Formats: sequence, structure tokens, C-alpha cells
Amino acid sequence: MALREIVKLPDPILKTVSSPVEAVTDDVRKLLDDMLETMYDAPGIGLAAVQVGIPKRLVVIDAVREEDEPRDPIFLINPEITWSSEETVEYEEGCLSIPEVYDNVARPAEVKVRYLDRDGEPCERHCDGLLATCVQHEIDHLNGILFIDYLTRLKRDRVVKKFSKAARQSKEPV
Ligand code: GNR
Ligand code: NI
Repeated sequence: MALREIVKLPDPILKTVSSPVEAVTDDVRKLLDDMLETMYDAPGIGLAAVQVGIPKRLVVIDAVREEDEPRDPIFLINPEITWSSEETVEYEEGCLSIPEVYDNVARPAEVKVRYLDRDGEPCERHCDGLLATCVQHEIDHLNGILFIDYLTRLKRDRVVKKFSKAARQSKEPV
């Protein structure tokens, strides 16, 4: 397993629509393991492959665990939401690709997600609580959508400007 570098705003790869995984091979499992290690190291509760620069429809999540409990990762390959509740819930979201920015986003409180697991087996899982929010946040990444896209234009523009300026300055000669 290896740590991968997390892509940050304003990298345009974050806007790409990721491609479906054709076959669940050992290379795919190796990438999932690297993503998981990178997520735990960050630390975060979810990570999409595009966040390590690989626009494939792969997600890892470990969202519903107390700190002292054993790890319980979920691997989602080609995930699709097949049902969302009418009821919504607001969580304060953050994103490893947009460090130190947090804001409230309302999303369906419960979803059903269909996916292939790391053995390539079709699965369906009902999600609620933080897991439901996290699954939706990660599937958004696969479609080039970030949580700041749900904020007001004013707030989003402020965030994008801040990260664009920081990127510009880090490229300037000293
Ligand atoms: O670590 C993360 N925490 C989080 C908190 C609330 C809602 C979503 C998330 S996902 C985020 C990790 C991340 O950026 N995944 O793409
Ligand atoms: Ni994110």
C-alpha cells in the first residue's frame, strides 16, 4: 500500500466526470487500498479516485466508526443511487480537496446505493446518517461536483478565489 497525493482546488481534474470501471482487477484493488490508506492518513471519512488524480468511478468510505473502534471500510465501484428519501438533513461538510473550508449542505437523509464491491460482486446498501451524506458527497466527486457547488455563488466564488490565489502565489518566483 502507498500514500497518494490528494488533488486540491483549483485543479481542473476535480471537474471531470469519472469513467466506469470495466473490470475489478488486482490493479483496481491495489488502487482502492492506496486510496484507503491515503484517506485514513489525511484523515478523512471518504475519498474518490479522482481526488488522487485518477478519474475512475471508485470510492472508499469509513464514516460511521468511533475512533477506538476497528476499521470498517466500504469499497464502492461504479456506485449509483437507486433511491433517495424525500426527507433531507443538513450536515457541515468538508472536503480533503478543499482544506479548511466547512459549510452546511442539505441532502436526502437516506439513500440506497448500488455498486460492485472489491470482489466485483453486485451489492445494494441502505445508508442513513453521516454515511448517507458521505456516499452522496463521493458520488458527486465522480460527476465532477464539489460540495461548494451547493453554496451560494458568493460563498463559492470566495472559496475558489482563495484557492486560485494561493496556487498562483505558490508558482511565483521568490
Ligand atoms: O473527510 C470528509 N468529511 C466529510 C464530512 C462531511 C461530509 C462529507 C465528508 S467527505 C470528506 C472527505 C472527502 O473529501 N471526500 O471526498
Ligand atoms: Ni470530498
